[in-house]
Amino acid sequence: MKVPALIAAALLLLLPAALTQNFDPAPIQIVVKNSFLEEEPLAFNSHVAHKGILLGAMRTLMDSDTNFKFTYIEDPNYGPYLESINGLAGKDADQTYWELLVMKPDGAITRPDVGIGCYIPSANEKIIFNFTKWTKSKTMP
Ligand code: B12
Repeated sequence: MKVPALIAAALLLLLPAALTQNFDPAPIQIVVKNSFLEEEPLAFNSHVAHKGILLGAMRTLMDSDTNFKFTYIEDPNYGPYLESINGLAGKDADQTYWELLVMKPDGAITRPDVGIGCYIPSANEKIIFNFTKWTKSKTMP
């Protein structure tokens, strides 16, 4: 067999693997929690586009469920800053904000070092929006 024919044969062998890759939207859960209240957190099922950003999944959810509303402001350096959820906004005077946490399928909770415009959720993650306070020193809580 000549070299081009060999390459073509190799590509044909690789094609089924490429076609069976999963580009479907990934299911995620979005949880809204107020750390100052005893009340049960709100939980929503949503999905994120293949390799899509969290902000996209939040928009999809807001468009389909009237119980989830959010606003954000555009920071010149870091992009979208989550300002409010369901009418409750973080306030500098009270040092409150919406913290972004992620629970992995194994139960481990992480605090992403990027915001909603950069974070790319993986399938079956639980995205937790936690209304909380930052510390006086202005270092990250
Ligand atoms: C203080 C601080 C905060 C405070 C801001 C409170 C305040 N009003 O002062 C609080 C605790 C609220 C905060 C929150 C978060 N932060 Co912060 N924060 C900082 C820190 C330590 C200093 C910022 C500062 O005061 N700069 C000086 C002032 C004069 O400049 P400024 O431009 O006006 O600062 C504003 C922006 O930085 C903005 N801001 C702060 N954090 C974030 C995060 C995002 C995603 C956005 C869009 C804006 C933003 O708030 C500041 C005050 O208005 C920086 C690290 C650093 N040393 O720069 C991280 C930093 C900016 N934060 C970061 C992150 C990831 C977050 C969170 C997403 C963490 C989380 N998982 O919850 C959240 C934001 C969640 C949301 N609601 O969208 C990252 C951003 C990286 C990135 N490329 O996205 C940084 C760089 C830290 C890091 N990991 O290295 N943060």
